Amino acid sequence: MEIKFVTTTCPYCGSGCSFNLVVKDGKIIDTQPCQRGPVNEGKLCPKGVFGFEFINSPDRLTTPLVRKNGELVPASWDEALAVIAENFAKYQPDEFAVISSARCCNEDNYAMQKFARIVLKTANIDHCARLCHAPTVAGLAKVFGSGASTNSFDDLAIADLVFIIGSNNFEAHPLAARRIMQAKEKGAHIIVCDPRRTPTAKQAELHIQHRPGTDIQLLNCLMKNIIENDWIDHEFVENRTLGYDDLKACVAQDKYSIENTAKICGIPEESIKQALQWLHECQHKTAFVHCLGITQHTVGVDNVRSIAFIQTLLGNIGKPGCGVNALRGQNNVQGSCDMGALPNVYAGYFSVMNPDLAKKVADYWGVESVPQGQIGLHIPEMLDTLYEHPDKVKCMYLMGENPVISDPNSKMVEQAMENCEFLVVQDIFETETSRYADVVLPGSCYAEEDGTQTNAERRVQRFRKAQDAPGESKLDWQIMKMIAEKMGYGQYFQWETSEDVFNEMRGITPQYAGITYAKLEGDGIQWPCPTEDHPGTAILHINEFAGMPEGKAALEAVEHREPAEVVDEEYPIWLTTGATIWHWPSGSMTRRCEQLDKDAPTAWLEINVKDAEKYGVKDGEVVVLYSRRGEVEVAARVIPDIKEGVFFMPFHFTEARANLVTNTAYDPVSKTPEFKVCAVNIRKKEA
Ligand SMILES: Nc1nc2c(c(=O)[nH]1)N[C@H]1C(S)=C(S)[C@@H](COP(=O)(O)OP(=O)(O)OC[C@H]3O[C@@H](n4cnc5c(=O)[nH]c(N)nc54)[C@H](O)[C@@H]3O)O[C@H]1N2
Ligand SMILES: Nc1nc2c(c(=O)[nH]1)N[C@H]1C(S)=C(S)[C@@H](COP(=O)(O)OP(=O)(O)OC[C@H]3O[C@@H](n4cnc5c(=O)[nH]c(N)nc54)[C@H](O)[C@@H]3O)O[C@H]1N2
Ligand code: SF4
Ligand SMILES: [Mo]
Repeated sequence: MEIKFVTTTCPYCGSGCSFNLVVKDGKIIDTQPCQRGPVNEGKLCPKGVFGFEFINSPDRLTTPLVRKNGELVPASWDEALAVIAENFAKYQPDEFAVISSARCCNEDNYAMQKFARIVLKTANIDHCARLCHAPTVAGLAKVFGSGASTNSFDDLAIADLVFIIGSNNFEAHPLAARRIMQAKEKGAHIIVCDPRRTPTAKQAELHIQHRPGTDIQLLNCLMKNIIENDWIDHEFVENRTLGYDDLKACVAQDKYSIENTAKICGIPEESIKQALQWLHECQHKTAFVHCLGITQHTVGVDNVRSIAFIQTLLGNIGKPGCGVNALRGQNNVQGSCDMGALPNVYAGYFSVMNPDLAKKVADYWGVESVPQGQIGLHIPEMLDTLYEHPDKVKCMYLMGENPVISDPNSKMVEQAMENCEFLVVQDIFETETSRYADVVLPGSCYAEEDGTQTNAERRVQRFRKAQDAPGESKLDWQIMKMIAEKMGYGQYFQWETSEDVFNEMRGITPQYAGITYAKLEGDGIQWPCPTEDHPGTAILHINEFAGMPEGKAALEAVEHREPAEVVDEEYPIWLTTGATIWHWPSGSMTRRCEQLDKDAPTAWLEINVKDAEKYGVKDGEVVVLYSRRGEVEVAARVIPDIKEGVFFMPFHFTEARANLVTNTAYDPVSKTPEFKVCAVNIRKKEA
């Protein structure tokens, strides 16, 4: 018997905890704490402890599958590659849609965007940041010139006020939440703004339980009063910002008064006053933390900008214990963006609209040109086009993404998948989406590969191979390489190891230029790290906003707007959806982990006690939840913790899919769907 311990990074959330995989006779059997982990110092949440159980599930894909006579059947790699090469050769660049994966390492994402851009020659590449923190990337880039979180988890622990808005980090980022608890233990104030009294809100000194979709109203009201009380940091605003007068004139309007805001948000005036007092008392030691309660709205980008504005007015940028801290969701969603798996930028955020940068990328890859001058399709546009104009997008290549569960309006997504002429799905399991595929390719999971991923504080850390991938499955980047070779593009994919891919990537990605596998043997490195002797960067924008005109932050007027769908007589309840601590978005991994599945075996609908009385619904009763898009049967959970007039449903469960009812409306800038608000109703299930 041989036992070994392999230190790696958690494949679930963007906290980026480290742990050891325990490997017995070549198979992973357990996890163990790694005390040195810079983020988690040996602690883990339930997914860190039990979330490895899917790795050796008998359901893992072990060979390619090819559709024959309507059935997906096992096939050899030769056969699968031949079918793919023959079909990929049929389509024009604009007829492709490629989705990369925040579940996969930087190396896989770099390979995928290179594959899309030089083999398929398409601009249409995106990944699940679109469904998630794209408004953070777009919003922070607009204000500060960089779309990443400004500070580090360590800053949360030293703050005097942690202002949490739209983040349930106790469930979604438990080890980042631990830093906030460290602040609380030393006396910091904690504010949580959330329509639900979540486990996170229960830890707060002040819970502002506002109605979904009213964050700009609340933030503008706070800014109005900060300005009127003359609490802004004048030196910072004068020297480091443009556009202050515009913002000031907007928030000065009477509609942002405390009185009117209390009415619109449905909260007591006292809670606004309390928040203001602490923002003043703790100025220069206030950290804002946000997540999807802010981003998944048709006003997501403006929500994020409003947070950036308030921190700028207070002079809380570029300082320890401060900043705008976006808790990035998937393990590697930060990295997937950095690698350029996006329709508007190449790796390193080089704009596809800048011909000089496009030439730089083409020259680096040794090709004549790369798609440029056109922003490709975003995920919602890919699905809309497949649904409405299947003659325009005909072929889709999906890696590590399960849109049938995770995109809004599932019925529409299923039809879009059905309409797709040639669909390739590369995953580690068969999924609700792979049912529609023409070819399914077996990728490998984090524990079977060397690689890197980048957490929510821009910390690049290592995955390390602990066991072989099952059967004939391959590393994800190796699969792209094999398809490229089959299609005659092998010379551009001459990598032997993951480190080769990483080294090619850092040669064209300025933020990663100084990071090497050897340097990552320590505690990981936070980008930007421009040279090999650079230690990395914990706090951004200390002296200037590089990349902004005059190096200054851009303030602007932003008005409160209502969600795309509002309640009415027919649909009188606001529905919000989100995550639970036990499961991961589409459930493909965590529902195959025995312990996690036992703790949360199926979906539920949170209903306020008073609403339950009004509708005559009992705790545990199965009801029909319906909207203009569809309906779903789900068991009611009657609790006092959710705001009256608001329902909440988790979205992980295939047998009770929240996305059957959600709205496809999206933010006009980031194209992120409004998962956090739509109008619904319930009725009794017919006996
Ligand atoms: N266990 C677990 N952890 C996860 C995930 C998971 O599926 N399971 N998913 C990961 C991913 S991909 C992501 S992106 C993150 C998500 O992490 P979070 O964003 O923290 O989680 P959510 O449940 O989506 O939403 C957060 C909170 O927003 C609140 N909310 C709803 N509407 C509004 C609003 O209008 N305003 C405000 N201020 N709040 C609102 C909800 O009530 C909810 O409590 O978590 C990551 N971590
Ligand atoms: N209603 C509602 N819907 C939502 C949200 C919400 O709050 N409400 N949140 C949204 C958010 S934040 C996100 S991020 C999306 C996530 O949506 P998805 O990205 O679709 O969900 P996941 O379950 O994380 O993973 C996708 C797939 O990756 C596969 N996979 C895992 N590891 C690997 C690997 O190493 N290689 C390969 N090839 N495949 C792998 C998994 O088996 C799974 O099928 O969902 C969104 N959907
Ligand atoms: S907090 Fe996130 S990264 Fe840490 S163990 Fe839990 S899921 Fe993994
Ligand atoms: Mo996410």
